[in-house]
Amino acid sequence: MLTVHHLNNSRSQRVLWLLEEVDVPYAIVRYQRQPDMHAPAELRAIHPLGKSPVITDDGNTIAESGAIAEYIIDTHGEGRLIPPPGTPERLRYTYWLHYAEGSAMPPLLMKLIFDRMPKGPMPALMRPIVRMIAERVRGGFVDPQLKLHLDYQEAELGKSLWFAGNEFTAADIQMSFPVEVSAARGGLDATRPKLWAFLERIHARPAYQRALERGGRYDILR
Ligand SMILES: N[C@@H](CCC(=O)N[C@@H](CS)C(=O)NCC(=O)O)C(=O)O
Repeated sequence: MLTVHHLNNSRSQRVLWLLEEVDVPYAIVRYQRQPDMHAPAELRAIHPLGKSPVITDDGNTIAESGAIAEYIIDTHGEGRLIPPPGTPERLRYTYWLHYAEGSAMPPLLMKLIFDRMPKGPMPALMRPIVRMIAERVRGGFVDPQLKLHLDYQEAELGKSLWFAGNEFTAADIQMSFPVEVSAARGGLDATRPKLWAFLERIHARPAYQRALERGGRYDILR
């Protein structure tokens, strides 16, 4: 049976959701984030990077959520949640599947790091300097990048109901994580109504809710 190595409060929630959407049975092996938010060392026994998600299926070990989505759709999707080859929607599908981790997540991760940096342990004399550096990076690079990406995503959702077209696809599942992280701590609010409506539509999907029940607490929503 397909096994999801699931870290609480993490990207692996997307994999559970995709599996619920395509109705593939799966087992979950659970890992709890450590106080420093890292995954526990046991996950490195499954994949050397020790990051989640990782799945194992039929003798294969697959990491990286975009690669996992492609594997699940190719192997178990039976043509669902992917536009037909050779269509403009298929090109957009491939684009968003990669954009989510390749372009949308890096500035969100930088924001997390530079928001936390001035609060970390350090000699008192250094704190004002570190705070100044963090503010410079945020103001000069991170915040403008976040705005650029949110404006872009909002405009793209003005062209079609879902990211790849008018049908819901696995690219929307892949995009859910950056959009949810943006809502939690990346400046996304109801002033971007298309992205907000996207969040409301995905949260209402029965498969999304079943995945939440199986995956456990998902604080990123807050
Ligand atoms: N680009 C990778 C990112 C994987 C990743 O960074 N996962 C986080 C969870 S959201 C993780 O495992 N963090 C714990 C750690 O780095 O120890 C993917 O999409 O799978």
